Amino acid sequence: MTGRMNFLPAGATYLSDFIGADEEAALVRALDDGVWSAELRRRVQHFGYRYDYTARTVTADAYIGELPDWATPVCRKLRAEADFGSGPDQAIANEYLPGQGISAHVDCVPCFSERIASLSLLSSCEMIFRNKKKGERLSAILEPRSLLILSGEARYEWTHEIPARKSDEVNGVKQARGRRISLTFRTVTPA
Ligand SMILES: O=C(O)CCC(=O)C(=O)O
Repeated sequence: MTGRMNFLPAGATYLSDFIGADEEAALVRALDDGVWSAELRRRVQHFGYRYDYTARTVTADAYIGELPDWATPVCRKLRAEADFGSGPDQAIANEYLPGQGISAHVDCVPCFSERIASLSLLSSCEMIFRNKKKGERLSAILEPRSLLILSGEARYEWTHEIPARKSDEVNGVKQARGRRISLTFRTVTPA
């Protein structure tokens, strides 16, 4: 954890500097060599299994193939950090330009197993958590090269979102966002 004031729900783990700057640059290069899809307001790439945003599900026939080779070192580190079962076997890259975000959601419960990991690249952003029953609100700044793991309450009882804005307030200081890419890793439990 950094000196910043991060308030996370129980079941969430934040690890700063999970990867180094060279690894970050290599991941960004690999992603930019891939094909970004413009099916949403932000650009995305799916690996392992394609997530269906309309049906909000993943089925066995959405299998694309093994995660790319560039994901292997990160997945090894993820498995050393937490129990991803037989995975991770699914990843989504989200690209957020300043002003873009992701609306409040809980990652599909029957589709994905207990742990969801989100690796932040290039720029910071605020992530907001809302307790589904109590309406409580918490928030954290996700810094480049950090990893957020959601499990337990944080995975199932809280939504998470990234507000669509161009800057965040970090310890009382306005901080402009740059291009951010996140790589979320999951283990699929297809129906
Ligand atoms: O960008 C992030 O860190 C979170 C992405 C996310 O919530 C998702 O892909 O479901």
